[in-house]
Amino acid sequence: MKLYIYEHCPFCIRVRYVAKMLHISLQEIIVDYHDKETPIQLVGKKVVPILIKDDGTPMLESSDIIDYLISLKHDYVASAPAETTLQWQKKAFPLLQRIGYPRWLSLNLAEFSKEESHLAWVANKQVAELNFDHLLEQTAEIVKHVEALANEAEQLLNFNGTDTQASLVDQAIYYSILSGVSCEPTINWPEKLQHWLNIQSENLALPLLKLY
Ligand SMILES: N[C@@H](CCC(=O)N[C@@H](CS)C(=O)NCC(=O)O)C(=O)O
Repeated sequence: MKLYIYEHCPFCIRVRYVAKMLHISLQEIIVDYHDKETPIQLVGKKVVPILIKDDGTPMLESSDIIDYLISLKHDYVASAPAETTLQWQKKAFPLLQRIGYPRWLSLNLAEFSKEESHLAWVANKQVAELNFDHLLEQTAEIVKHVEALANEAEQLLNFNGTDTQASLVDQAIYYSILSGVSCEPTINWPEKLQHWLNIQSENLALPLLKLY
């Protein structure tokens, strides 16, 4: 199966997390950020992740793709994310944007390897309330909120030693968002959470979006 992705995309990271945890090998295709044609030809709009199943049919929506991958390995229906995880995610998305939007361009991600991709990113993401220079100036304030969120994630991941008791679907959500904020080096991470992120990144060969 093929998975069309951007490396920075949290919805793609959560699908990749689940596939790797289930040992399902996917051919990952990184779409140039400015390339509208490839996704439009596949599904009629510019969006990733897109899974192309073995029968050639495309599938959209990270949560549907994750349910599908789980159904390939297990004969139970995947559990929905916990309500606490969804509430955490709702608070986390604005912070992910504020940290990630002005920084991901500097990470040498494959979707941004061309000049046109940079321009398309800025044109698409830099709006008045998300001005990249202003966001960078507000780093200390944003980092405080991210640290509070990281502490909450550590509680919600419910570690027993170094292992989390959270479901696979919940883990994927936490990993995908925390990976995206890892690009800011001044964040103080709670110890167990940081250990888990580093171990998962290494074991799954799913690098955190780090600058450093
Ligand atoms: N609900 C979709 C959301 C997917 C989504 O928003 N993908 C973003 C990347 S993170 C995208 O393709 N945006 C188009 C763009 O940035 O041009 C899912 O869960 O898969």
